[in-house]
Amino acid sequence: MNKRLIAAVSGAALAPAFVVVLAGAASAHGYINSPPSRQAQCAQRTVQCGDIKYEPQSVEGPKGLRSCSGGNARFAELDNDALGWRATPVGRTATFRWTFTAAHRTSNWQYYIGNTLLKEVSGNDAQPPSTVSHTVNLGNVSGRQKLLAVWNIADTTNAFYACVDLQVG
Ligand SMILES: [Cu+2]
Repeated sequence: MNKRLIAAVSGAALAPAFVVVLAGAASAHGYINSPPSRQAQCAQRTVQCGDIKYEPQSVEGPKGLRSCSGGNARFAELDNDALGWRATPVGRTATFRWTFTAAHRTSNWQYYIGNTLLKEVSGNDAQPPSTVSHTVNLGNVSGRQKLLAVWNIADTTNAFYACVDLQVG
């Protein structure tokens, strides 16, 4: 083979490998595994779910949403409050632990109940370690609550979403 043909053939051989690497990066992100978020309960088969059970770290959507699915139709069951999610008993405060499969540079983490922002933790535009825990004061709420946690990425327009069902008090 001449040099040009060799270059063309090796380029064609490399292209699929490159695509696989990019797809791997795109599917590797993060979620809350303690207390078990809705996607964690799917992954643990606590609740019967679709694709999300294979990739609980992938609830990625545009910043600014307030939905458990991050607007992903493929993960729509995360928005269904009647699916039998197990609520974790907690007191006045609760500690949430994120597991990251890709250490995206972070603007901040936010914790909401309803439209109330309970806590915001800066990520200093830095890459987080593989796990991060935040203790959140839940304020005056009691009984069954749905907390929405948001991981806002610093270098993309996206965020990751995780809903955690709690039994407060
Ligand atoms: Cu990612």
